[in-house]
Amino acid sequence: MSNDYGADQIQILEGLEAVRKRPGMYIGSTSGRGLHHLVYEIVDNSVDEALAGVCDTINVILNKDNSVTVIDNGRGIPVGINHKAGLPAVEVVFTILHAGGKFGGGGYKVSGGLHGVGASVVNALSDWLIVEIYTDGKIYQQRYERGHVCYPLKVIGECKKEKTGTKVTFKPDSSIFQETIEFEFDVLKQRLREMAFLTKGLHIILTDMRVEDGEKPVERSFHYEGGIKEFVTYLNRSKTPLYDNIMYFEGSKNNVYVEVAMQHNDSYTESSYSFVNNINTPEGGTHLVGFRNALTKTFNDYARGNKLLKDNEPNLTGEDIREGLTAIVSVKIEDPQFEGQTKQKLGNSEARNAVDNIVSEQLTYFLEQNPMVAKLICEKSILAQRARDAARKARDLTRRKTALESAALPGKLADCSDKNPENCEIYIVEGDSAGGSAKTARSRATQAILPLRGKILNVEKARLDKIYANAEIKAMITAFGTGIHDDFDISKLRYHKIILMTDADVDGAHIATLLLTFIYRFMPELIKQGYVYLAQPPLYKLEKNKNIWYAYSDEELNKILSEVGRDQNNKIQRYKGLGEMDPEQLWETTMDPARRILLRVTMNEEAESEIDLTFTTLMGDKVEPRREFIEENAKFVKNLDI
Ligand code: TTJ
Repeated sequence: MSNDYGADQIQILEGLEAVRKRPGMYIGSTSGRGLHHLVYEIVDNSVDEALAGVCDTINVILNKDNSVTVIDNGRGIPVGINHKAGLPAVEVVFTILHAGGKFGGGGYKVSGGLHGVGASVVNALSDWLIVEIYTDGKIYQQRYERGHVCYPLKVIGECKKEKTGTKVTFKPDSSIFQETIEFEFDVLKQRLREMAFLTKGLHIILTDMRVEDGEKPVERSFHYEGGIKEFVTYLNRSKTPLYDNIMYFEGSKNNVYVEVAMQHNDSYTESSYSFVNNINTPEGGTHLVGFRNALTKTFNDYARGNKLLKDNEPNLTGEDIREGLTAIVSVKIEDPQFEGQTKQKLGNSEARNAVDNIVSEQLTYFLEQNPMVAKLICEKSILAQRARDAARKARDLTRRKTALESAALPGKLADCSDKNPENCEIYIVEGDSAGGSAKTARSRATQAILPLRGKILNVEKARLDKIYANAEIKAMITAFGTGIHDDFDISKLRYHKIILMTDADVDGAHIATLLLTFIYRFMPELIKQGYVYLAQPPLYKLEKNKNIWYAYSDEELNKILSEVGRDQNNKIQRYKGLGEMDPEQLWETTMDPARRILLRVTMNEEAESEIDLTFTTLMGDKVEPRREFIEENAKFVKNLDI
């Protein structure tokens, strides 16, 4: 390590020390999420180079020792002296906090992670980091440990004159990332695929070297010449598109670069995702507002102009037009301002104008050129308008009813007597017979039972009016008490545990998935805030010498058998459904808070677009993608962890 500390260097170290003291301020958290964020921070630099048009391949390698290597074939971080700092530019990049912007080159930095803090933060939070730069026929290298320079930038070898690029390897500091320093392939895969969609033409290759000796590394590569157009195809891959075209609008205005791709499918839900500088903005913002304005205005103008909407008919709402729409709205902007509680909502007003203008103009042109497509969308929107109207009437009716009859709870609900929601739970039970057992078994004070009959409506395949008319769905909405959509109010939740209790077989898993789909689409906060659970009924009952054991999996049964001995007189019963258990057994195994196992339904950190896909894939009509999905994600079916 260099011992010659100048005043500048002391300042540098103080800067990086601050990062180590309060890592959360720079990367959000030191959990698994923060850990993965390190990779995105580094990859973002290479993506910037790709956006500048001088890099087409990025390799991300997960090494055996849990270090990560990122390699690009860009111009290479400059190795010349940065005169302001008196150090090689590359050293500045890795050791000076907030050393944003490019060194020696034009163009602006448009990508950048959640906090856009960059390479020096990753360096500060790494046990060690090595950077290598290929430029002018030479290979330069520098190493750092916990942000400290180990030796001045040096030449370690030669390479072909034409070869340029940057290679960075870092190992996260386990004293900072105390929860875990193990990278998850699937988490990185998801985000890198998204980045590839958002940067057309770029090749991103993810390689996992953490395999048994002698086995081949696991590799996934992403490359989309069509960019976000292919993103839309991917999102619609398990749905039925309404028409073949994928609309694509692109342009720059007020220093905002806008790209939009969209296509309707025959479903009734919207799946729009917006991005700013390649970062997802789940809460939307000005760019999304501009997009929606443009869509509503342009389609109404078209529908009126072409007499698809009659003079006496009201305008289509944005919601009508976006029924079944899959869209990607991606903007690149120099100085994004994020607002809202989670700072995920774009605030720049110039983005609204830019998106509105570009989409209005190009969409108008598209509709004129493609009257068949325009007609299909308008007709679908008009059907949506009628359904919305019918649904509103039905809803008003039930609202008025409940006001008169004061909260008419569903007749099939056996409610609990305790009125404090914190103490209360509701079991949603498949079938009347299991419902009967559960009513007998329950602890009346705190456990409510709502039996559901027959097949549960698949909300992915029904319009609102049909959904509101469904008895099962109505019963759940009134029992939960929160209302749905815009009316949703979590403070009115009547039970702090909503427990889905279905048979431990494929049909049961299907019913649980239908129920989860309904909750996810209509009351996602219940899942986000952890109020939804899955009951775990046992698969087997084992009797021996008047003793009883229950097993919840085959492994558990084998374990019990090897403990008690595999004798002749063992009586093993395999439960085919909840209905086979008497109330006492149901209580002991599945409902008694002291003994039962509950799985809380959670949303993992995967992109929202992936969760959406999970539901449409499992619930959609296309058999092939569904089978593949279930095979690929057997975990989902077992744990139902969305
Ligand atoms: C800046 O302008 C002059 C030519 O090089 C530009 C540059 O910095 N390119 C660049 C940086 N390419 N790749 C990087 C980079 C790659 C990784 C993996 C990590 C970091 C911090 C930067």
